[in-house]
Amino acid sequence: MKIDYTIPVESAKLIEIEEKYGAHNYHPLPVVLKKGEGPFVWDVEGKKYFDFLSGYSAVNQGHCHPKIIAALVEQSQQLTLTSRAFHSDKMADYTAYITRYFGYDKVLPMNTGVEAVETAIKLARKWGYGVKGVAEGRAKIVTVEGNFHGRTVNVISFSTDATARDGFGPFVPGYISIPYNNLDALKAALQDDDVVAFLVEPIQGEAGVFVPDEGYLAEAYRLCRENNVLFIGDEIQTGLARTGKMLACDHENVRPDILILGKALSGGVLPISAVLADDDIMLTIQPGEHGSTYGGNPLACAVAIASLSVLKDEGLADKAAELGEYFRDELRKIAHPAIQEVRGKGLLNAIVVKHPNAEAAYLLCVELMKKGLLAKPTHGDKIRFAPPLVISKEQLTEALAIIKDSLAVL
Ligand code: IF1
Repeated sequence: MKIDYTIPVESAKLIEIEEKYGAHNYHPLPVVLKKGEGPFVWDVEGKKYFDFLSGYSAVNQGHCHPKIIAALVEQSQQLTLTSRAFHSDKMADYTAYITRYFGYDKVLPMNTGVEAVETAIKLARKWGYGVKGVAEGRAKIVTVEGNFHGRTVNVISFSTDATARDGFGPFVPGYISIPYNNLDALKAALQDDDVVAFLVEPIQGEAGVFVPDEGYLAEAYRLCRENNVLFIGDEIQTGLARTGKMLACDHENVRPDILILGKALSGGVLPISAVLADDDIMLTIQPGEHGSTYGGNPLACAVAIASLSVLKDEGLADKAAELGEYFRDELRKIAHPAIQEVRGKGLLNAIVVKHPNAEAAYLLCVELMKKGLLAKPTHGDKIRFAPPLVISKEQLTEALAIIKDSLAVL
């Protein structure tokens, strides 16, 4: 199957410019977007698409949500950055709001998701030395195969994905890698007294929306408690209503000792991330030991409050749960031979494509794009379907028809 698509002139011109002057660290679909609203985006030719990637789950509230944009505009005309050398009124509002919202003593505000992951790792190590009593420099953190937690050299040190890792060494020591969704492996790893934390995604997004067995998170948490090890929940992609609960850990009533948030914490408006923990962990970092120029800036505080309030005001977790069930049921009814598996939770779903042509998933995404739906393959044969949570059932039904029609190319 050849890719039967001619890139429109305006898009082709812009892609060529980006190709010339932009780094080649991505290979985007041949579409150039110009506008976004709710579950939709428009390209430079004015063509409308369903956005079924949502900025990798950063746009749960829908593109350019009016309340979030209003908060952005209002604060941007007041005060955008003080640095943490000084207090800001918005920092007081935000830290009180988000800690009550998730039920933790404190929040450490950062910007990108990986910065929050790095922060969580530093907190776990500090806690390991200062509270658990692990010898300085010997702290270990258990991570899982197939993880994705970001792209800094430290974080890819425990990646098991060659594409993310190769050529970027030397790597940082202190990580024990075990299979995901394997409690025996975790139990064995936790016998090492130098282990201070277990870092895990409640559902593995990048690996192709791997949902672990029912009870995995709850038992993993219990094993961590039993061995005086911190459970770090990376909810950057699975959190904030995406999987049908405010946090994916909520499905098993697990309260991470360290909770990591990002992406939809800003509704896709600007990079905002956060680490939440109780005092016995959070206060192991003292003034001057960690920070960042933009972490907790007043603009981010105002946007994050608006983004979090929209999730609750619009009941987006319940919506994601209900529409996710409908979406997976309808996908399974299509029963196309190329759909090997449909999996996910809430509106974080994926199909596994089975086809003799290794390019089949990409070709299907090009066909979807031609028919007005944007999605991207992950790890070759999986296609993630993650629309903004504000999508209506009628719109989802329309999107399902596009998926069904597009499968005809396989
Ligand atoms: C890329 C993946 C998704 C994340 C989790 C931390 C981070 C991410 C669970 C880091 C970021 C993004 C990064 C982006 C593509 C996307 C992605 F494909 F890379 F793996 F969503 F699945 N924890 N995920 O998903 O957050 O520093 O990016 O703000 O790097 O290509 P970040």
